Amino acid sequence: MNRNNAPIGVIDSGVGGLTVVKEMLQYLSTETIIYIGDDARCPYGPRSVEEVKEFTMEMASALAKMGIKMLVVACNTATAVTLDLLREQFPFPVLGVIEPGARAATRVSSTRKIAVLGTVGTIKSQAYENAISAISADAEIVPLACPEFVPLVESGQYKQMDIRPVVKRSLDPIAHMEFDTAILGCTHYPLLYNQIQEQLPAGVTIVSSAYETVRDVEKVLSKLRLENISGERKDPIFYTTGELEGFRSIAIDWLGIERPDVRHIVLGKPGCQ
Ligand code: I24
Ligand code: DGL
Repeated sequence: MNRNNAPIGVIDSGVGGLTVVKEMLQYLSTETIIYIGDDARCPYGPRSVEEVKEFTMEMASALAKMGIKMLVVACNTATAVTLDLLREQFPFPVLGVIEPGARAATRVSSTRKIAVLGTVGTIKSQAYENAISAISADAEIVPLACPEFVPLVESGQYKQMDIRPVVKRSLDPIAHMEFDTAILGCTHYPLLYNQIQEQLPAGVTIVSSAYETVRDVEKVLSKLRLENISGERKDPIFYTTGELEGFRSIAIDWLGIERPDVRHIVLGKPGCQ
């Protein structure tokens, strides 16, 4: 098989990476996608670095065996601690969600004071700080872990009830800090975009990584001449380590695909979840 026709692999701790897939389906209309979501072991945010590395490597290895031409790590927590290791281990290009988000933020920020919202794992890793200071040495980062945000989305509460008090409480520690740009450094946070924007000081620009990442995927595909030029795009395949039905209904709702091809995959050692 011609390498250009090979699929692009996308991995995430669960269904959150579908925010990146949605952008990919829209902007990379000739590319085939194979996705793995580790729903059975989601969330990664509160897990140890070792666990996140191990689980992420398992997903990447499974996709490597399926013959992908590129890997997109759609999960911020996995990107934060595993990107370097993945780049060492695999021959194909590996893109994360952190560098694109960091680059976009340094581009739009004029005060060079940038807030980063993420899971406990992402914030602890300081991966955004490292990525931003590599681009702009004098940038100042205002980091904030928002452990309540993923449960707010996954419980569906963000649609049903007024979550403004929770969002306000979460953002309280940085309410009086100075910054002109905020990075939504987690797959789930774009779903809370309006509520987050409402609680941040007026004039703060919000950057979501998903959109920026897909711009990066396009650039790397073209630079490496890896675009699928055959005009033959296959339907995406979604593998989940969790329940098929739950995954399917989120894929239908979020991606607007009528009959998504959702399959089960087993990763890791049996009984170790
Ligand atoms: N959103 C996410 N994860 C969930 C959820 C959600 N449940 C409702 N919504 N659950 O992530 C995680 C647990 N598993 C259980 C088994 O099935 C799969 C999920 C964010 C997804 C972003 C694309 C809310 C919800 C929805 C539909 C679309 C989007 C969304 F129901 F946020
Ligand atoms: N996908 C994760 C991220 O972007 C959020 C969910 C989790 O904690 O696993 O950081």
